[in-house]
Amino acid sequence: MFSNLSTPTADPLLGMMQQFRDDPSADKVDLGIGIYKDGQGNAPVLATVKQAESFLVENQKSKAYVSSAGNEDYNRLTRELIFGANSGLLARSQAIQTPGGTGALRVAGDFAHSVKPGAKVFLPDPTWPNHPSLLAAAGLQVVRYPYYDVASGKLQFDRMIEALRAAGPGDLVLFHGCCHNPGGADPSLAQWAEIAELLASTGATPLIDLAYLGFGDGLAEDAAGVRLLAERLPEMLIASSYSKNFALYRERVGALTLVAKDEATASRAHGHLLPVVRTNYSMPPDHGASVVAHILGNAALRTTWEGEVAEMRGRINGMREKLVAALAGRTTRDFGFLGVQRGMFAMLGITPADAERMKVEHHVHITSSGRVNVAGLNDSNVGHVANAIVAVCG
Ligand code: PLP
Ligand code: TYF
Repeated sequence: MFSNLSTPTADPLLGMMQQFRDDPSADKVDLGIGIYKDGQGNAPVLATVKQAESFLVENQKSKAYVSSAGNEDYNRLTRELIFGANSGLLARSQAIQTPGGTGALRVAGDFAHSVKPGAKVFLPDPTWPNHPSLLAAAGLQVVRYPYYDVASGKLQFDRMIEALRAAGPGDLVLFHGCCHNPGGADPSLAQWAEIAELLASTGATPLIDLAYLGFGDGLAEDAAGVRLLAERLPEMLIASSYSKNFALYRERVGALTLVAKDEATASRAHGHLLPVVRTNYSMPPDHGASVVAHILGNAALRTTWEGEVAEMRGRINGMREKLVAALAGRTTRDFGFLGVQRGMFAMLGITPADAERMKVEHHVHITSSGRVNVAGLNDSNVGHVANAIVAVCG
């Protein structure tokens, strides 16, 4: 079975972590994989997470199985976080806990395939590199739609709307709910309204990837587009990840939320997600979700966590401004767009060869697509990174 296998291709993003470790330079800067770093370049456990973990160690009574849907408090708190605690959407939505945002995306894909075998999933171009492979692995037919023009730093909104007319009932259209990875550009509320109108007319189901809630303009602000779609459409799916905004990456904490036209339909659809889970990983891991549920369900801890997210967001947006200032007037391209974009990522619009030069000549590690993780910048390295960009981009 094994001897004739070809050499496997590694995940290029995860492979970058090793390349960075292997770079002996004292000036090296890691702007590769999407992990939030603080001003000292560390990715620490949040203080609220530490407190919740201590609480669980002291108070958790059992490790017995829960269910394929996972922690019910967590599922309710997830819906409340997305839609707002008093939202009418809570009645016609259901959520299940999943192993990370990736697990949520895969369950969504498997579910869509079970309802309509070979259904299409429309993915933005560019998008997170795992989207095409993981949704194709679920049996869906992957179609790309124009989303962001790397060269101009602008959304291709009209071309996107045109392309999405081809998505019909049973098909999924994936959007990044906020803080688009890798483009950093999101639709305005007026554009979300146009998207809602289009989807209402075609009958396609939006699948929202919500991996950076709170990293753009605020927790509620970043959910505004998702809320608008949910208000105006009969159906949607939302794949949440708490990897970034709770810094729980390796604990695998996510959720898949569905919105249906009414409560009874939501409940029935929820029932059809459970066999998808049962025939795959049976049940989600408990620890990270219990941590999140404890924090979101405790008023004091929740307020502290909101402050932790605000600090991460403020640092990212502050570094965007510092990078723009450090580049101003030094390059032929105007990088001012980096300051108005949101989230951890930005595309420099450089060739893979120039991305390689950034790494080899300047020890600034970015992806070959020219994506930088803005959260890897800090006061000590932003000048060096700006110099590298000037040297390579001219
Ligand atoms: N979706 C996007 C856009 C991401 O950037 C990530 C990053 O990891 C994920 C989903 C997956 O998150 P998780 O680590 O929770 O599976
Ligand atoms: O885009 C990123 O860098 C993050 C982290 O297989 C990530 O989303 C990258 C690759 C991967 C899992 C997470």
